[in-house]
Amino acid sequence: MKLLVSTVSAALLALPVFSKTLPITLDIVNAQGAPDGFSRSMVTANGTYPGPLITATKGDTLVVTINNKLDDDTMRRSTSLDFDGIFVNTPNSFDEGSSFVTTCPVAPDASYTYTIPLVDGQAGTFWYHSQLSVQYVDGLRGALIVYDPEDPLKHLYDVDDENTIWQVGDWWHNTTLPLLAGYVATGIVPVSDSGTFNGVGRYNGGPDVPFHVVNVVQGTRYRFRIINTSARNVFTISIDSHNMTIIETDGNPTQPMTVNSIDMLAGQRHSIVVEANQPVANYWINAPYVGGDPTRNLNQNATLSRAILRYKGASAEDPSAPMSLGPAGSALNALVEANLRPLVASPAPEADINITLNLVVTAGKAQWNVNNVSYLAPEVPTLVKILEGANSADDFNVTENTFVLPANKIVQVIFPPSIDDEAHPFHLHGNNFWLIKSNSSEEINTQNPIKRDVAGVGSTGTIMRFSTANPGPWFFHCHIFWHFQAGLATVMASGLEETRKQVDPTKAWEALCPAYDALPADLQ
Ligand SMILES: [Cu+2]
Repeated sequence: MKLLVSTVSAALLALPVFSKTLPITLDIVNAQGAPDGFSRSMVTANGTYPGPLITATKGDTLVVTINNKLDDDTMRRSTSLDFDGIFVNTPNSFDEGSSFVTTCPVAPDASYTYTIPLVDGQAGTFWYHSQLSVQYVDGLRGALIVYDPEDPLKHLYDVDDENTIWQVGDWWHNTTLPLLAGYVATGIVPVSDSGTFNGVGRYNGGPDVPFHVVNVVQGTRYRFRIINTSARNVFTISIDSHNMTIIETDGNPTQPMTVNSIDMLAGQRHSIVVEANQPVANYWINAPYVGGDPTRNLNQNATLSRAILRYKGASAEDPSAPMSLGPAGSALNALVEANLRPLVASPAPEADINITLNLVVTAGKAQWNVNNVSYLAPEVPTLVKILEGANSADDFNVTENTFVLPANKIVQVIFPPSIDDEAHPFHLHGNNFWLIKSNSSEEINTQNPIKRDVAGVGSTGTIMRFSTANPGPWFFHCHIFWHFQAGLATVMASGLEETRKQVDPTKAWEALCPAYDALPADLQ
């Protein structure tokens, strides 16, 4: 007995960190709000935009219960929550939140609990959003930060807390059902009314909503975690008179790289270190955005998208400098994605399988095609079909655009150059990819590419590689959710047999589809 006790104690002592279970409850409710001064009904978690901050420590298990209380019929009534960028191991893939790929949506007046262990030592900057149609455009988006007590770059910053998170996002005054109907009728992607920075913004002719204030103390170094929670817009982040040192890309530590301007596509995240090394004053944090032709929406004024960096001791007023689109007072030194390097260099594995994806819009229509197929969500989710025995591509609808892949292989995805006025931020669920060729450069890098989970696809072509060592049906789609909803999506379904062996879903998950399917259309 004594021997047993001491063995157990030794085992416990050997654990570097005690992982814990984090119960989180989110009431998904419609709430009236005016992020940019225009009052509208929103879809929210707990009534706020952005939603409540979720923080965890690496190794924790997220246990997120959502209570769907949505009752406004100008927006979708069902819902589903996706935790963007979080690694999801095969056995937990059923709780990954992608409607009609890994789950069915949660009906109004129902609750569901997603259980997601944080695996593989993953830490960094993530976010959550609705993954049902374009519902997150209506506001259901929030930050999810996983802290690493052993962060190898900790020596570079002094402060990293709930006040150093920057969420930028596009914002619309109308609700998504009419916006989507307009898109379908015209083929013109909705142009946002404004942009928000930590939930506040301004539009032409609107009230002077106070800008978000970021408080700093002179001589201190801050880790700011930036998340572009947009459904369309690219945000360009800069701070007047200050440099920004990038140390993280989508949850992956990078070699520190100092720039003064960062383009961020929808879904992308970066951590930056900023040293408050300037005279005590107020400085603009510029966060202009681009997303479609601004003359289509005269409310839009990207110059009004910004926040204030306020030194302790400075007066509580706007900076005296003019509102500019870039970092005033210094030559432009913009991030080139291809120049980023992982903190620990490692070559990408050789590819076993090559897939070429051609993205083409159907002229004049709200329809995007990947290799001539426009993705249409099936009635029976991909994972259900796999669990029921699907074995090949023939077992899925053509419009599911599902690529059946063997487990434990390296897949290379080649996006040839495509001509569109905006790059498509392609996002892989549940896993990372090596970015072999960035759209920002002609360089092919297999020796020390960065890993991330969202990368732009555009005019120069993009190449990614990912491993299928973590089998499952993983959604792979454009994070411009208007494009996603118009069919710009595929499913990378790997290791169907291995998936069947490892996935043992709960009764609560199995009940989701029958409940959803029984709903009248206006409650779905
Ligand atoms: Cu797109």
